[in-house]
Amino acid sequence: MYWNIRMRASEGEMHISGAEGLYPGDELQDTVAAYVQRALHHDRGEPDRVVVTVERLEEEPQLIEMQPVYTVNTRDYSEAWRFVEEGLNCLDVSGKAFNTARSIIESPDVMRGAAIVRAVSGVRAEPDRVRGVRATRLGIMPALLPALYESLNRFDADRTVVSEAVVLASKVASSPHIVAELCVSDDPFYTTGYLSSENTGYVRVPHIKEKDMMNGGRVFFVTEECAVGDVVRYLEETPVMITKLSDIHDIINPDEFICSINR
Ligand code: WAQ
Ligand code: MG
Repeated sequence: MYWNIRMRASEGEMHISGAEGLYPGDELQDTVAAYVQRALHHDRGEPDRVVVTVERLEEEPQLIEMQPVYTVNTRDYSEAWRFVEEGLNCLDVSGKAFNTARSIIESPDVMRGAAIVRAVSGVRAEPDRVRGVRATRLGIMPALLPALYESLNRFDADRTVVSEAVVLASKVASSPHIVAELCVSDDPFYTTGYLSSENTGYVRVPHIKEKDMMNGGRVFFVTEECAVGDVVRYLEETPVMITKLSDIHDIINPDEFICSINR
C-alpha cells in the first residue's frame, strides 16, 4: 500500500512552498527528510513553519497515463499570454474566464492551492478563496522516474519542477468536469508556465512570468453546470498514480500548435 506525503512551508501568512507525492512505505523516511530540506531552501524565502503530513492511503490509487509534453517557443511575456488566451479559446474557455484567471495569477496574494473558474461565465467557484483547492494524493511509479528525467534532460529546465508539474497536471486533466488548467510558478526565478488539458496535453509556455516577480498560481477551468464539490473531492481525495509515461515532444511554434487544437 502507498503513502501520501504532503509538505507545506509558510512564513507568517505567506505561502512559501509545497510539494507532495505517493510513496511506498520503505521510502518514507528519506522522502520526508528531502521535503524538509526543500522547504528550508526555497527561493521565495525562509519559512517559520513547515508542515509535513504522512498518511497511508485507504484505497488503491486509480491508474492513469502521464500527459504528453509539448513546449512552444513563445519569445516574450506578451507572446506567452497571447498564446494562452488563444489556446484557451480553442478549448472553449471564454475571454471572460481568461481575464479572471489572469488576474488571479498576477495578483500579489499567492494562494496555497488553485482557483476554480467557470469556463464560460468566468465566475470563481472554489469554496475557500484564500487557500484554494489542492490537487493531492497523486504520484508516479518510482520505477518510471529515471526514464522521465532522462527525456526531460533536453530542456534547459529543472527536471524535478517539470516532472512534479506534469504529474499534478495529469491528475487534474483526468478530473471529470475540468476542461483546462493554467499554471504559473510562484518561484521568482522560474518563468515557464503551462497550459494543460485532456485535449492538448501539457504545453510548456516560456516567459509567461517576468523574472523576479513573486506572484504565481493555478486555475482549473470547469464546465458551467458541474457541481464544484465533486471536482474538489476528486482533486483532494481520490488517489491517482501514473503508471505509464507519454511522449516528450520537441519545441514547436505556438501558431502551429493553436491550429492543431481541434475544437
Ligand atoms: N494543487 C493546487 N494548486 C497548487 C498546488 C496543488 N497541489 N501546488 C501549488 N499550487 C498552486 C499555488 O497557488 C502555487 O502558488 C502555484 O500553484 C504555483 O505552484 O514545464 O512550480 O509549485 O517548465 O510554484 C511549472 C513548470 C512549475 C513548467 C509550476 O508551481 C515547466 C510550479 P508552484
Ligand atoms: Mg513554487
